[in-house]
Amino acid sequence: MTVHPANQDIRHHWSAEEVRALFELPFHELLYRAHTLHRRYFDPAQVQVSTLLSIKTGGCPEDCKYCPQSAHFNTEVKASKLMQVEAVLKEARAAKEAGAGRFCMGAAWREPKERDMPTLTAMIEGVKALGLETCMTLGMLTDDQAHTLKEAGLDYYNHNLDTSEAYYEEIITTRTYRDRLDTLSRVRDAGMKVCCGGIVGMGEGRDDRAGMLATLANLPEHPESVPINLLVQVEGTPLEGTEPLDELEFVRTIAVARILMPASYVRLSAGRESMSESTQALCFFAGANSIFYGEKLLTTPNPQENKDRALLAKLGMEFESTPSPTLPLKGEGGERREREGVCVMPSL
Ligand code: SAM
Ligand code: DTB
Ligand code: SF4
Repeated sequence: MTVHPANQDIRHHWSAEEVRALFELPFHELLYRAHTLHRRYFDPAQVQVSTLLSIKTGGCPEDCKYCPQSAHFNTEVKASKLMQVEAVLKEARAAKEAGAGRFCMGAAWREPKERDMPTLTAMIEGVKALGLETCMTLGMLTDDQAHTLKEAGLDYYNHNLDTSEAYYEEIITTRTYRDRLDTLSRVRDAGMKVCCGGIVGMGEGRDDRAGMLATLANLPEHPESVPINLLVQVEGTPLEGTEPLDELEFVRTIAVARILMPASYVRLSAGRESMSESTQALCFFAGANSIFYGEKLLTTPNPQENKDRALLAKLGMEFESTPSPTLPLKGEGGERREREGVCVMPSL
């Protein structure tokens, strides 16, 4: 991402207090600010669409308390081995035909093993050859692994912070916040785009939501993609039964993410299955411009494809066809996306 010193929108020094103050704005003021910035960088009628596939399911040695794939908890997920390349490509072809622009492959690993790298690189090459953008989420990476994935053509690597540093130990004990930040810098150094966000609705407080977003925005470069997941409560996981997050607080979280990282795609990620159409519409207004599309996330349900198509049609929104390049600076307004009909609003 090109950042110009004159661009006041793109900042990397947010204090916890500033972010907390955004959360506390009157709801309409917050959404107005977020939507205004959204229109400066994106066409609000377009949504980026990714399809997920679990290429290696369950039996994970990590103890992430939200996750149905952890071997520490007794859930209905059955562990399986890494998929064969051809089976993955079959799913990728179907995703492409359904209209996805990016194919995200997830593995329930702490980190990839060396013996799996040739299979992973063959998957990346095959998916790329279909004309799809590629994304993987495989856990922690070494420098060498990050470079190998990049060389195979991996566009994005997803690795989430999940929550604030302060709340992190309540959620995961088998790897540290520092481990996550280290993997993110390896991904960046290898030249891949970063997809990094977290989960809300895990019993954290507003300070934790603000803290997580501040950490994301204060990274040396903003992640190009910021998935905001609403916890999907799964039977058998320790977070089953957590007090659900108020939906308007979820919308606020999306709006604050948009304000902090105006040129990034903010993904309305897991949790849409239990979300009303009205809340999703508010999320799009607040700055969400990316979704997971397809009836399954990794192991849990996502809205039916025809339901999503109907919702987007009702809202006058459409799938983004091709990823739009970021333009170099245009005067004081900073970077914006090159696309017909983009509306450049006055500064706030
Ligand atoms: N094992 C790798 C890792 O953790 O980095 C990749 C797969 S992991 C399932 C990817 C992300 O899915 C997690 O970081 C978490 O943010 C999200 N996730 C997992 N279970 C979830 C749930 N029940 N609700 C919402 N998001 C969830
Ligand atoms: C992300 O932030 N959310 C996706 C993706 N990255 C890999 C995963 C959501 C998983 C939800 C629970 C499941 O389906 O197992
Ligand atoms: Fe394993 Fe990833 Fe689930 Fe954590 S989130 S238990 S690392 S699959």
